[in-house]
Amino acid sequence: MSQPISPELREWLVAQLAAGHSVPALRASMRAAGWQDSATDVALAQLEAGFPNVEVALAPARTEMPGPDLEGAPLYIDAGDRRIQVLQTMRHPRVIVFGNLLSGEECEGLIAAARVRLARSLTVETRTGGEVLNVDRTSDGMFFERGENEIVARLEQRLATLLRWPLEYGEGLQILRYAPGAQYRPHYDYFDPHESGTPTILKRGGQRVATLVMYLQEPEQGGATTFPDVGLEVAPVRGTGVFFSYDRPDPVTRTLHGGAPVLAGEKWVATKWLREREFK
Ligand code: PD2
Ligand code: ZN
Repeated sequence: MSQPISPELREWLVAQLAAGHSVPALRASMRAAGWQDSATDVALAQLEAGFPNVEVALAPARTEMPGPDLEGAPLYIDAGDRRIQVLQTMRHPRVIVFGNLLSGEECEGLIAAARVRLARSLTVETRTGGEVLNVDRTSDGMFFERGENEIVARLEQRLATLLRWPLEYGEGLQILRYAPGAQYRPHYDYFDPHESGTPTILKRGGQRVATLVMYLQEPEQGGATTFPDVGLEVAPVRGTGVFFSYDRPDPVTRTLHGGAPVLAGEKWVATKWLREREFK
């Protein structure tokens, strides 16, 4: 996992700011000292803009993070019952596109079990900790309990092995259906530390630290998962999925992402969110 700012640099930045040095002066002296790290640039830009999350951006990153073992740049990873393809990786944001995550039968089984339980998607409102209808998300959705049926249990075990993260730290699988015109506007999946409802949400399992969006049915047109900060668009190909992780609840992770409008056909996805602790 890439660490946006080293502990030494963070300490130095905090000390310089505490001593009253301006952000432009800090930037100039870092440039002069040969710093070209893009994460540092992001942090400094946030400082300059008087960004409210400066303390979070400069806080130490989590070191233990979910993710596959990419040592030796493997093309395939053995996830116990299935050989998963590594199709694409990006460092910052940390994004990995996987192929062969699920079989066609597994995709269809999840859709069939979810279809009869769909309701207009709700999102957790961090202001209150409750759930609300969100105009930014026009899909229909439902949640499975962890281990609720045989396909869900098998998939959860596969993902725990692939992502090297305890099965018990995962939320129940969420299924979403996007009809033509439906979309999910860009957002972060972590809970905003500055919202008043967040402490209540965090009591159950702590922060989200990673997301895996798996494509169960491809639309005919549209419906990519987008990462606007870096201009990345992941095509919603059946059986594949996009994983991304965030080592702090802050935009410095560049994990802003959305679901582009479906232009034709229907898109179905399953989302697995991973928490920092057991999610009971
Ligand atoms: O369906 C998607 O592409 C998508 C995009 C952004 C899903 C989510 N976020 C999510 O489930 O959080
Ligand atoms: Zn999301």
